[in-house]
Amino acid sequence: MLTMAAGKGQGYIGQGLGIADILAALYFHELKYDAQNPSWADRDRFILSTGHYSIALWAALVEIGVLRVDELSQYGADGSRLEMSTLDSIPGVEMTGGSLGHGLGQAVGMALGLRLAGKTSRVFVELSDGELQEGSTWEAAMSAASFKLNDLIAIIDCNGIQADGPIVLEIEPVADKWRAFGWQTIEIDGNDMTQIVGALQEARRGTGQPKAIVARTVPGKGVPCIEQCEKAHFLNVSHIDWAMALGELEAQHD
Ligand SMILES: Cc1ncc(C[n+]2csc(CCOP(=O)(O)OP(=O)(O)O)c2C)c(N)n1
Repeated sequence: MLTMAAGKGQGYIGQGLGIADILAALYFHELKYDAQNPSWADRDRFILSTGHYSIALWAALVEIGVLRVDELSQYGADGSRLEMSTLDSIPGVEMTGGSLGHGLGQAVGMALGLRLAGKTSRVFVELSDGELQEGSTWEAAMSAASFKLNDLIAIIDCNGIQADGPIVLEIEPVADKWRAFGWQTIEIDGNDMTQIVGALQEARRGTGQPKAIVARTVPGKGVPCIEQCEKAHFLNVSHIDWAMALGELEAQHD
Protein backbone atom coordinates (compact mmCIF):
# COMPACT_ATOMS: atom_id res chain seq x y z
CA MET A 1 0.00 0.00 0.00
CA LEU A 2 2.86 2.34 0.80
CA THR A 3 4.37 1.79 -2.62
CA MET A 4 0.97 2.29 -4.22
CA ALA A 5 0.42 5.63 -2.53
CA ALA A 6 3.98 6.75 -3.20
CA GLY A 7 3.35 6.33 -6.95
CA LYS A 8 0.79 9.10 -7.09
CA GLY A 9 2.31 10.77 -4.05
CA GLN A 10 -0.85 10.62 -2.01
CA GLY A 11 -3.69 8.41 -0.82
CA TYR A 12 -5.84 7.11 1.99
CA ILE A 13 -2.96 5.17 3.40
CA GLY A 14 -3.79 5.62 7.09
CA GLN A 15 -7.19 3.95 6.75
CA GLY A 16 -5.75 1.30 4.43
CA LEU A 17 -3.13 0.24 6.96
CA GLY A 18 -5.68 0.38 9.77
CA ILE A 19 -8.06 -2.04 8.04
CA ALA A 20 -5.39 -4.32 6.52
CA ASP A 21 -5.49 -6.94 9.30
CA ILE A 22 -9.24 -7.30 8.93
CA LEU A 23 -9.05 -7.70 5.16
CA ALA A 24 -6.26 -10.27 5.54
CA ALA A 25 -8.43 -12.31 7.93
CA LEU A 26 -11.44 -12.05 5.63
CA TYR A 27 -9.69 -12.96 2.39
CA PHE A 28 -7.35 -15.62 3.78
CA HIS A 29 -9.53 -17.17 6.46
CA GLU A 30 -13.20 -16.42 6.12
CA LEU A 31 -14.65 -15.50 2.74
CA LYS A 32 -15.81 -18.07 0.21
CA TYR A 33 -14.76 -16.94 -3.29
CA ASP A 34 -13.26 -18.13 -6.55
CA ALA A 35 -10.35 -15.92 -7.58
CA GLN A 36 -10.58 -17.34 -11.12
CA ASN A 37 -14.25 -16.38 -11.31
CA PRO A 38 -14.88 -13.36 -9.04
CA SER A 39 -18.56 -13.17 -9.99
CA TRP A 40 -19.26 -16.80 -9.01
CA ALA A 41 -22.91 -16.77 -7.93
CA ASP A 42 -22.30 -18.72 -4.71
CA ARG A 43 -19.51 -16.47 -3.39
CA ASP A 44 -19.73 -14.64 -0.10
CA ARG A 45 -20.11 -10.91 -0.67
CA PHE A 46 -17.74 -8.35 0.80
CA ILE A 47 -18.84 -4.74 0.57
CA LEU A 48 -16.38 -1.98 1.35
CA SER A 49 -18.77 0.80 2.29
CA THR A 50 -15.98 3.36 2.64
CA GLY A 51 -15.03 3.54 -1.03
CA HIS A 52 -12.07 5.77 -0.19
CA TYR A 53 -10.40 2.78 1.55
CA SER A 54 -9.97 1.27 -1.94
CA ILE A 55 -6.18 1.15 -1.50
CA ALA A 56 -6.64 -1.72 0.97
CA LEU A 57 -9.06 -3.58 -1.29
CA TRP A 58 -6.76 -3.28 -4.33
CA ALA A 59 -3.95 -4.75 -2.22
CA ALA A 60 -6.17 -7.63 -1.02
CA LEU A 61 -7.39 -8.39 -4.55
CA VAL A 62 -3.78 -8.58 -5.73
CA GLU A 63 -2.89 -10.91 -2.85
CA ILE A 64 -5.66 -13.36 -3.83
CA GLY A 65 -4.80 -13.16 -7.52
CA VAL A 66 -7.81 -11.24 -8.85
CA LEU A 67 -5.81 -8.13 -9.84
CA ARG A 68 -2.28 -7.94 -11.21
CA VAL A 69 0.45 -6.53 -8.99
CA ASP A 70 1.89 -4.34 -11.75
CA GLU A 71 -1.38 -2.44 -11.92
CA LEU A 72 -0.97 -1.12 -8.38
CA SER A 73 1.46 1.59 -9.43
CA GLN A 74 -1.51 3.14 -11.27
CA TYR A 75 -3.45 3.76 -8.04
CA GLY A 76 -5.19 7.12 -8.39
CA ALA A 77 -3.49 7.98 -11.70
CA ASP A 78 -5.44 9.70 -14.46
CA GLY A 79 -7.13 7.09 -16.66
CA SER A 80 -6.41 4.25 -14.23
CA ARG A 81 -9.21 1.87 -13.26
CA LEU A 82 -7.73 1.60 -9.76
CA GLU A 83 -9.20 4.82 -8.51
CA MET A 84 -8.98 6.31 -5.03
CA SER A 85 -12.53 5.06 -4.55
CA THR A 86 -14.06 1.70 -5.48
CA LEU A 87 -15.87 0.88 -8.73
CA ASP A 88 -18.02 -2.20 -9.13
CA SER A 89 -16.76 -2.64 -12.69
CA ILE A 90 -13.50 -3.95 -11.18
CA PRO A 91 -13.48 -7.74 -10.68
CA GLY A 92 -14.03 -8.63 -7.04
CA VAL A 93 -15.69 -5.31 -6.15
CA GLU A 94 -19.34 -5.59 -5.07
CA MET A 95 -20.28 -1.92 -4.73
CA THR A 96 -19.23 1.40 -6.20
CA GLY A 97 -18.19 3.62 -3.31
CA GLY A 98 -17.64 7.31 -2.79
CA SER A 99 -20.90 8.42 -1.29
CA LEU A 100 -20.77 7.27 2.32
CA GLY A 101 -23.68 5.75 4.21
CA HIS A 102 -24.91 3.30 1.56
CA GLY A 103 -22.97 0.13 2.28
CA LEU A 104 -25.14 -1.33 5.00
CA GLY A 105 -28.36 -0.71 3.06
CA GLN A 106 -26.90 -2.44 0.01
CA ALA A 107 -25.68 -5.31 2.18
CA VAL A 108 -29.18 -5.78 3.62
CA GLY A 109 -30.60 -5.89 0.09
CA MET A 110 -27.99 -8.43 -1.01
CA ALA A 111 -28.60 -10.63 2.03
CA LEU A 112 -32.34 -10.61 1.39
CA GLY A 113 -31.79 -11.36 -2.30
CA LEU A 114 -29.50 -14.28 -1.50
CA ARG A 115 -32.00 -15.66 0.98
CA LEU A 116 -34.78 -15.45 -1.63
CA ALA A 117 -32.55 -17.22 -4.14
CA GLY A 118 -31.99 -20.04 -1.62
CA LYS A 119 -28.23 -19.40 -1.38
CA THR A 120 -26.10 -20.00 1.69
CA SER A 121 -23.65 -17.21 0.83
CA ARG A 122 -22.96 -14.71 3.58
CA VAL A 123 -22.66 -10.94 3.25
CA PHE A 124 -19.86 -9.05 4.99
CA VAL A 125 -19.84 -5.28 5.02
CA GLU A 126 -17.20 -2.89 6.34
CA LEU A 127 -18.39 0.50 7.46
CA SER A 128 -16.75 3.38 9.27
CA ASP A 129 -17.37 5.14 12.55
CA GLY A 130 -18.14 8.28 10.52
CA GLU A 131 -20.98 6.41 8.81
CA LEU A 132 -22.58 5.86 12.22
CA GLN A 133 -23.52 9.54 12.04
CA GLU A 134 -25.75 8.87 9.02
CA GLY A 135 -29.41 7.99 9.44
CA SER A 136 -29.35 5.59 6.49
CA THR A 137 -27.00 3.32 8.44
CA TRP A 138 -29.45 2.98 11.31
CA GLU A 139 -32.46 2.41 9.03
CA ALA A 140 -30.54 -0.46 7.47
CA ALA A 141 -29.45 -1.74 10.90
CA MET A 142 -33.04 -1.80 12.10
CA SER A 143 -34.29 -3.61 9.00
CA ALA A 144 -31.51 -6.24 9.16
CA ALA A 145 -32.54 -7.23 12.68
CA SER A 146 -36.21 -7.13 11.74
CA PHE A 147 -35.55 -9.48 8.80
CA LYS A 148 -33.41 -11.71 11.05
CA LEU A 149 -30.47 -11.59 8.66
CA ASN A 150 -28.33 -14.17 10.41
CA ASP A 151 -25.86 -14.26 7.51
CA LEU A 152 -25.10 -10.54 7.49
CA ILE A 153 -21.90 -9.47 9.26
CA ALA A 154 -21.06 -5.79 9.65
CA ILE A 155 -17.50 -4.87 10.60
CA ILE A 156 -17.37 -1.33 11.93
CA ASP A 157 -13.96 0.30 11.54
CA CYS A 158 -13.78 2.52 14.59
CA ASN A 159 -10.54 4.39 13.86
CA GLY A 160 -11.62 7.56 15.64
CA ILE A 161 -10.98 9.87 12.70
CA GLN A 162 -13.07 11.69 10.19
CA ALA A 163 -12.04 14.07 7.36
CA ASP A 164 -10.47 16.93 9.33
CA GLY A 165 -9.37 15.10 12.48
CA PRO A 166 -11.11 13.33 15.36
CA ILE A 167 -14.66 12.06 14.95
CA VAL A 168 -17.10 14.98 15.17
CA LEU A 169 -20.36 13.77 16.75
CA GLU A 170 -20.41 11.56 19.84
CA ILE A 171 -21.01 8.01 18.66
CA GLU A 172 -20.24 6.03 21.81
CA PRO A 173 -21.21 3.64 23.19
CA VAL A 174 -21.00 2.02 19.75
CA ALA A 175 -21.39 -1.63 20.81
CA ASP A 176 -24.41 -0.88 23.00
CA LYS A 177 -26.11 0.88 20.10
CA TRP A 178 -25.79 -2.18 17.84
CA ARG A 179 -27.03 -4.42 20.65
CA ALA A 180 -30.01 -2.13 21.14
CA PHE A 181 -30.77 -2.46 17.43
CA GLY A 182 -30.97 -6.25 17.83
CA TRP A 183 -27.54 -7.26 16.53
CA GLN A 184 -25.28 -9.90 18.07
CA THR A 185 -22.32 -7.65 18.86
CA ILE A 186 -18.66 -8.37 19.48
CA GLU A 187 -16.10 -5.67 20.30
CA ILE A 188 -12.45 -6.27 19.44
CA ASP A 189 -9.05 -4.76 18.82
CA GLY A 190 -9.23 -4.65 15.01
CA ASN A 191 -5.46 -4.94 14.65
CA ASP A 192 -5.16 -8.10 16.75
CA MET A 193 -5.36 -11.11 14.44
CA THR A 194 -6.37 -13.54 17.18
CA GLN A 195 -9.28 -11.33 18.18
CA ILE A 196 -10.34 -10.75 14.56
CA VAL A 197 -10.36 -14.47 13.77
CA GLY A 198 -12.16 -15.19 17.06
CA ALA A 199 -14.86 -12.64 16.27
CA LEU A 200 -15.38 -14.05 12.78
CA GLN A 201 -15.71 -17.50 14.32
CA GLU A 202 -18.23 -16.19 16.84
CA ALA A 203 -20.17 -14.56 13.99
CA ARG A 204 -20.73 -18.00 12.46
CA ARG A 205 -23.18 -18.86 15.24
CA GLY A 206 -26.75 -19.24 14.02
CA THR A 207 -28.47 -16.89 16.44
CA GLY A 208 -30.99 -15.58 13.92
CA GLN A 209 -29.54 -12.10 14.38
CA PRO A 210 -27.26 -10.05 12.15
CA LYS A 211 -23.74 -9.74 13.56
CA ALA A 212 -21.78 -6.57 14.33
CA ILE A 213 -18.04 -6.64 14.93
CA VAL A 214 -16.99 -3.33 16.45
CA ALA A 215 -13.30 -3.14 15.53
CA ARG A 216 -11.07 -0.58 17.19
CA THR A 217 -8.31 0.13 14.69
CA VAL A 218 -5.31 2.44 14.53
CA PRO A 219 -4.92 4.53 11.36
CA GLY A 220 -1.47 3.88 9.87
CA LYS A 221 -1.08 0.67 11.91
CA GLY A 222 2.41 -0.77 11.65
CA VAL A 223 4.07 2.45 10.48
CA PRO A 224 4.75 4.63 13.54
CA CYS A 225 5.43 7.81 11.55
CA ILE A 226 1.94 7.53 10.03
CA GLU A 227 0.31 6.39 13.27
CA GLN A 228 1.58 9.63 14.79
CA CYS A 229 0.25 11.89 12.00
CA GLU A 230 -2.27 14.31 13.45
CA LYS A 231 -4.32 14.39 10.24
CA ALA A 232 -4.11 10.84 8.97
CA HIS A 233 -7.24 11.14 6.80
CA PHE A 234 -5.51 11.95 3.51
CA LEU A 235 -1.75 11.85 3.24
CA ASN A 236 0.51 13.20 0.56
CA VAL A 237 4.25 13.19 0.14
CA SER A 238 4.73 16.44 1.92
CA HIS A 239 3.28 14.91 5.11
CA ILE A 240 5.51 11.88 5.46
CA ASP A 241 8.87 10.54 4.42
CA TRP A 242 7.91 7.52 2.30
CA ALA A 243 11.31 5.85 2.54
CA MET A 244 11.20 6.10 6.34
CA ALA A 245 7.63 4.74 6.38
CA LEU A 246 8.66 1.75 4.26
CA GLY A 247 11.66 1.12 6.52
CA GLU A 248 9.44 1.15 9.59
CA LEU A 249 6.99 -1.29 8.03
CA GLU A 250 9.73 -3.66 6.92
CA ALA A 251 11.34 -3.53 10.37
CA GLN A 252 8.15 -5.08 11.82
CA HIS A 253 8.61 -8.16 9.65
CA ASP A 254 12.32 -8.81 10.28
C1 LIG B 1 -22.22 11.18 1.91
C2 LIG B 1 -20.80 11.69 1.96
N1 LIG B 1 -20.54 12.82 2.64
C3 LIG B 1 -19.27 13.29 2.69
C4 LIG B 1 -18.26 12.68 2.02
C5 LIG B 1 -16.84 13.25 2.02
N2 LIG B 1 -15.95 12.42 2.81
C6 LIG B 1 -15.06 11.59 2.24
S1 LIG B 1 -14.17 10.71 3.34
C7 LIG B 1 -14.93 11.50 4.65
C8 LIG B 1 -14.57 11.16 6.08
C9 LIG B 1 -15.47 10.21 6.64
O1 LIG B 1 -15.03 9.71 7.88
P1 LIG B 1 -15.07 8.17 8.08
O2 LIG B 1 -16.20 7.63 7.26
O3 LIG B 1 -15.06 7.89 9.52
O4 LIG B 1 -13.77 7.63 7.37
P2 LIG B 1 -12.24 7.81 7.78
O5 LIG B 1 -12.12 8.94 8.71
O6 LIG B 1 -11.84 6.53 8.41
O7 LIG B 1 -11.57 8.06 6.46
C10 LIG B 1 -15.87 12.41 4.19
C11 LIG B 1 -16.71 13.26 5.06
C12 LIG B 1 -18.59 11.50 1.29
N3 LIG B 1 -17.66 10.79 0.64
N4 LIG B 1 -19.86 11.02 1.29
